[in-house]
Amino acid sequence: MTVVEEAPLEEAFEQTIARNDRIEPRDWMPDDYRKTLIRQIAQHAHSEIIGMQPEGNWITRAPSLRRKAVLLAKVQDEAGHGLYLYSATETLGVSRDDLTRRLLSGTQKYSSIFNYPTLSYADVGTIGWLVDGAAICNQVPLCRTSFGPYGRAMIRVCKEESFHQRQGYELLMTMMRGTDEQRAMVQESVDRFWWPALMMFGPPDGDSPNTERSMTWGIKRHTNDELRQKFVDMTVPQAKALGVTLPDPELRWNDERQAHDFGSPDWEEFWQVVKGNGPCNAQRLAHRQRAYDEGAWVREAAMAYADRQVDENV
Ligand code: BYC
Repeated sequence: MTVVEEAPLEEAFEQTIARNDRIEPRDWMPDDYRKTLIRQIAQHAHSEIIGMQPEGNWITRAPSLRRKAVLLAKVQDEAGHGLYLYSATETLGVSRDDLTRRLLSGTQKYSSIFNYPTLSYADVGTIGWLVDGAAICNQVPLCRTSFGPYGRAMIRVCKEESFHQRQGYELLMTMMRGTDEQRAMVQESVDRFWWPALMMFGPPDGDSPNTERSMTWGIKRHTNDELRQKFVDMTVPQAKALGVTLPDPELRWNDERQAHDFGSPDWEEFWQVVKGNGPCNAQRLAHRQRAYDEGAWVREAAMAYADRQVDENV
């Protein structure tokens, strides 16, 4: 298509964005808008699928039948979230198989948080409380993102994330009402997950190459630092009610800003994890590769069945 023919299409696109309406898959969109969406939604989908591993680690060792049923339901929800998000990405013209290959070859990322180990059952609660809590802060505004399929997927994902956050908080509250040893387990877990949870929002705004353009296009509705602040302000009273200490000596209420001041995460550690050098990066990808290889026969059988249906209906 020539530049002359594209001009009215681009104008229609800009007007849709300015009206805060949705862009739909068949609408014209700039190549970079499409690329940014594929990057972000695929990364989000991969995070849901890889994110099943740290908690899945505890399914066989849940302390009661009730805890096991809750954890199973949560991990299954995450598989569902991954599938809605892969479907949303497919509307942009890429296949799920291609996206999986990009994940496995390391050309697409997933959230840094899932490269940390889960060392005790308290981690199941802490992930629900802090990791799903951070995910809710980040994802509620994404329900209003400018690309229709992504925003609609987010509405359902967010409803399920609320259950995930509550189950985590309820688990931690139960442990805090238990023995000294259980309370110590909760505190130790919160100490390990606090800073990685803050890193989930991405680098500080000044070091975030994508934020400005994604905000202009209505893909992101808030900057990384705005959402991080919101998460801290939301979490501090919850920590107080729980009876745990957040491991940040600089954390305090700032009356002037009507918000909490807090310390800076170790951004060097963050970039190392993003580059693949975190404590569990290799393990997570090896596990995903194994699951992909072992699932080859299922994909082949599904394709053979689909082909037969087509032949029989011709
Ligand atoms: N981890 O310019 P920036 C869940 C990358 S799943 C790894 O600020 P952007 C759950 C970033 O990709 C929750 N990489 O980027 C599941 C970029 O690199 P590239 C997952 C990160 O996109 C199971 C570079 O750093 N949520 O909740 O404007 C169990 C510069 O960053 C991270 C989502 O995916 C990170 N934390 O903003 C329990 C939400 N942060 O791609 C729970 C959707 C940054 O240019 N995604 N990078 O090479 C977003 O909202 C945005 O993509 C981000 C980053 C805020 C994450």
